[in-house]
Amino acid sequence: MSRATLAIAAAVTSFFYLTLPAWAAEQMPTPSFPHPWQLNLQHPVTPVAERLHDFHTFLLWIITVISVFVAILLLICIFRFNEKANPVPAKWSHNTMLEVIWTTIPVLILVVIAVPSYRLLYFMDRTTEAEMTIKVIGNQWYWSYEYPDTEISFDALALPAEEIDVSKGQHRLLETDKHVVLPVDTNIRILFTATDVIHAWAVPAFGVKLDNMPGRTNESWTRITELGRYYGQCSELCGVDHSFMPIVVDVVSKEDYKKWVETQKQANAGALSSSTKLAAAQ
Ligand SMILES: [Cu+2]
Repeated sequence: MSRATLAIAAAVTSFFYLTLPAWAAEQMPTPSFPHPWQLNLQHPVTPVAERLHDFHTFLLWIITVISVFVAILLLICIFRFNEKANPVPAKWSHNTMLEVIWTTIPVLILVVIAVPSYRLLYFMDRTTEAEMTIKVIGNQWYWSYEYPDTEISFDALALPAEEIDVSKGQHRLLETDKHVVLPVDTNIRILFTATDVIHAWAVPAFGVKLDNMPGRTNESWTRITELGRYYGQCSELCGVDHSFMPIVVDVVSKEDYKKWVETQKQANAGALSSSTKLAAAQ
């Protein structure tokens, strides 16, 4: 094989590799990025995240009512039953009716919380109609992604602080060299596993957060309803570089996703053929 052929093969390969970060560097809207002084959770973009938000709000109401009720009881005790206001305290103890009430009401509150909580847990667990699958593998300290339907796989490593370009909308400790690309409005099965220790792949906007266990495959799902770039982080303390394994997900239209799959396949094929040629030439 001539040197010219090798050079062309190498050029074609590097072209595809150089175009990958360009895709990744493209600016995209970030519909769910947290902003200063933000209250509440990040904007939800999946059915699961929306239900998590509703459940969170529902719990917030219950907690508020309980806190206000307890605070009122405390204030009554402080002001009506202090030594000055009530110099001769009553001596009775036990009241069956009151004890039944303060036992049953908390039990009822727990049941009211448990029913929607379990319903949501089962809803989050898996989808029966997955249109595609992505496998997320945790490593010390980066993520590997596999798309079993298309045989695409790659590693995503954190960008060091000195490579972050704020003018391009990049964020310190949140950017990766390659982005996960997923289609919008698609039922996506997510499989979670790890090669070394326990990690947790978590993207707040999707309401997805599950442990990546070595030797075990966990399952969840998502269906993202808004285009844009979403960020997440490893959420299980996994070692010294735990804070350096961010997650970037680009959610694109179904057509763009197909184009991305083709680009990846060509890049993989180019890499394979040129490395085979290089090995053959040696
Ligand atoms: Cu971690």
